[in-house]
Amino acid sequence: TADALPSDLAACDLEPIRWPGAIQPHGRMLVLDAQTLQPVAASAGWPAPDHAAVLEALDRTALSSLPAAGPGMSPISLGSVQLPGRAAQEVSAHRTASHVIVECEDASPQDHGPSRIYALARNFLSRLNEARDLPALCLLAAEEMRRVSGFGRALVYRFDDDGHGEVLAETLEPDYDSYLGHHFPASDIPRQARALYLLNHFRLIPDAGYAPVPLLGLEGCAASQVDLSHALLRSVSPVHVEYMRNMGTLASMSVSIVVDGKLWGLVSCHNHAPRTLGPNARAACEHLGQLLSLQIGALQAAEEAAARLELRQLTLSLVAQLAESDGTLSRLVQAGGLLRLARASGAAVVLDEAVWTVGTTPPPAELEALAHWVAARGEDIYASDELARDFGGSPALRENAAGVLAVSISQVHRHVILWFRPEIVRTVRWAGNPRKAVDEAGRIHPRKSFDSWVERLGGRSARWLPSELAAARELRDALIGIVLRRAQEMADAAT
Ligand code: BLA
Repeated sequence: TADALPSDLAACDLEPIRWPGAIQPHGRMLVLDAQTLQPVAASAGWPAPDHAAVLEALDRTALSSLPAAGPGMSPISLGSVQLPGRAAQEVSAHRTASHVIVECEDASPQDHGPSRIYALARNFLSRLNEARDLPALCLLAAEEMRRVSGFGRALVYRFDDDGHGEVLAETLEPDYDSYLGHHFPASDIPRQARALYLLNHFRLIPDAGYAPVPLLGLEGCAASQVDLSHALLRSVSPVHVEYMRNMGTLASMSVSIVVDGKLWGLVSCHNHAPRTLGPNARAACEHLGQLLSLQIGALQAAEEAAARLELRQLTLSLVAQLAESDGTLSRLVQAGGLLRLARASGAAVVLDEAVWTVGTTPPPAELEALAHWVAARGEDIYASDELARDFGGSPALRENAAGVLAVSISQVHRHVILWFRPEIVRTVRWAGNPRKAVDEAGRIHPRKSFDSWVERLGGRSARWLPSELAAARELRDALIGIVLRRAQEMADAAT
């Protein structure tokens, strides 16, 4: 085996997980034509008389009036149906563009009654207010999710902008390994899986040792054309079930956390032994995920608003200080708060060939080259948290300025304000070596080890936040006002 190349990992992105043409064996599926409601495909091993019996027991109007499946929508429960010689079947159904998909499962003794579910939800809601910050909120959600699901481990996993993940909170039974604080590479949950999880917020794999049951097309319908994106029983990626077995977890459940229309993270639950969940417990887990998503959204909005308010006050104070002086931009480096505005370690004001600095900055020659380069880009605001990659420059530049935020005041003159941030060397604890193994045939396999593997990442500064970019823009607008007024005053004085 060798280390995987990016092209191998790209192959992970290509597996068509929404059209597997197969289901997991803990239920049965009947696919109907969306218009005629006639069967067009069914899971193997399910005799035709059963199809007819299920259809007969279901309300045709309910079937034909199912809403189209959309983001965050789960199949609708149609109650239970008794089939001759079989356990009672819990039936759910949903509508796709071409099909109505009917799914049946044996009624589960592990399901909670609705009253128990309400009690759990009430408990969660009343404790939500106690959770003041993100870690506390995530821990509370993990605890509740483990309580409702009965799984051995529950963790809250957050994606970063590149799709890599970090475990923010975790609760586990004694014989489970801890992943708290561990990072997982984006390829563990590849791009198309993340896209699907934004659409469908819930999945359950009761037994990773399962053999998929093929979906068989009945009349000119190819099973691989049936979109199972929203199906409860969808057979999952074989690479992923191998990963689960390597991880020592035979059952898994995950619930999407969606904030502002983006996949923020997952609550992921594991069990060493196979484990399933009935429809009530599943619905409760979905609701917990929705409550958590809303609460994270509220928390983030509040933090963002507080940060913006503080930055606005700093901007106003800077502008006031400047307006009280002679109004030349170079005075900015003497004003209190210039570094604080951008949480920077250094800043520079470049006015054509002249440079003024405060704090730690690159040497003057490099500063000028950088200002020139920024001005030539013709953008009002420019930000980079990896200047070595985006601009280049010498080691001295990189040392003092791993990241830069730049504001161009004038397109005509080279008038630029620059803020610098130092390198932060992050030590990332990956769960296992994130570089995947490739076998002789060039196929990629999920890694077998989940022991910590520590990597140092350098060359980057802290990210520039949207609130900081907004403050820079506001400062720019105010400064342009001052500069123009000053030019006008000088013109007036000359006449
Ligand atoms: C899916 N990978 C997943 C899922 C999780 C993870 C949670 C969602 C399905 C589920 O709920 O079980 C990964 N599970 C994790 C991680 C943690 C965890 C990181 O608990 C952290 C504690 N996986 C690989 C490689 C490939 C890959 C190399 O390691 C690609 C070749 C693929 N993972 C992969 C695919 C899916 C997946 C394709 C989608 C499965 C599906 O829904 O069909």
